[in-house]
Order: sequence, then structure tokens, then C-alpha cells
Amino acid sequence: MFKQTLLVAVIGAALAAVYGTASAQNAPKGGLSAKCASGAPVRDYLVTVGEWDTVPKDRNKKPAAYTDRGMARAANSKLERYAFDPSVIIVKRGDCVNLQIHDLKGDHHNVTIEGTEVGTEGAAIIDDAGKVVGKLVARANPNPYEDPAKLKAGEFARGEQVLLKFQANQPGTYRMICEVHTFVGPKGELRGYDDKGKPMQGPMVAYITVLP
Ligand SMILES: [Cu+2]
Repeated sequence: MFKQTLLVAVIGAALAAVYGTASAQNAPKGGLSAKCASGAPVRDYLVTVGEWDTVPKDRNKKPAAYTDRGMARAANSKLERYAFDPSVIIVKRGDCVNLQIHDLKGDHHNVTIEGTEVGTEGAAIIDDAGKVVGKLVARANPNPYEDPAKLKAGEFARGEQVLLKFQANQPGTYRMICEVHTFVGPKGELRGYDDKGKPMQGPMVAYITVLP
């Protein structure tokens, strides 16, 4: 048993050394850059923003109070979480990566890739044909019937598609986070409730692995 545990630990350390474990604490410096070198292989990915939700019911099919990850929730409160689909993206070192992120669920989101300079602030809004039709700067919400009335820089609204572009410079696994729907704890842990116990419909995260 000890031998097996030791073997697993050794293999884990070797993999971490080879691939790196990028998080807020130890993301490789310059791991991803917002601009691509000319001639870098281009990889396009379509990413959907979706939502899982339910209103938990009792055995008589009536909405009932419940517990979510240790947090008490009242009857009729919606248990929900936003998600990127796909939530795992694997690229190679040197690739120029284009993520076309389309918001179907949730009135607004943003994206930042932890430990890097890459995020949706100032990113292009593109139409169905890929043509640039705007930029993610602070602006009025194009959905007048939904809150909030104003969007901050980097936030995109339901029905919008944004282009997040970066070059993968250093191997590792990077967390792509929507800060609207994620609370980041003091040790970098991702949580679905903020420090006051308010549900954030998350955490909303995807993982980008850069292979050597
Ligand atoms: Cu979000």
C-alpha cells in the first residue's frame, strides 16, 4: 500500500513537473499571451455558455427546503449553475487559440484566464459569420428587458458571441473563470457561494490544458 501511494505521488510530481499546474499561485509567467505570433497554428473552438438548474422537490413532488454543498436553501429556491461547454480544451504549446464564446443562458458573463493577461475586457463581439461588430467595453446592455442596465468592460450579454484569442506559450492547465458567477477564496479555491453566503450560480469555470 505504501509502495503504491509512493508510486502515485512520484508519478503525480513528475506529471506536475512536465505539464505544470497553473493556478493563481503558480501560473507560468507569460504562460498565455493576448496576441499571436504570425504563422502560429490557429485552433478554433466553439464554446457555449449554458446553465444547469432545478428546483428540488420532496417525495410528494412539492418544492422543499434542501441543502446545497452545506448551505441551507429555502423551498422554491432555484439550484443553478452556469457552465462552459466544452469545459476542457486541450491545445499544444505555440498554438494560436480562438475561442468563440456564445452566451445562451444568463443575462451577462465575463471571462478571465487566471494568472494571465488574457480575458474578455476589450475583446471583439462577432456575428454568426465571424465579422467583428463591437467591443467588450463598458456599455448599455443590448438586452433592454433584462438586468443589469449597464455592462462593465469585459461583460457580454445573452445572444452575444465574443472572440477570446490567445497564444499558448507555456505548458500547464489554466482556469478560465467567469467572475460574475464565481467566488475565488483566499487560497484560490473556486466557490459557488460568496463570503456572505450568497449564491453566485457557480463556480463557472473551464480548464485549458497546454501540452508541451
Ligand atoms: Cu457567468
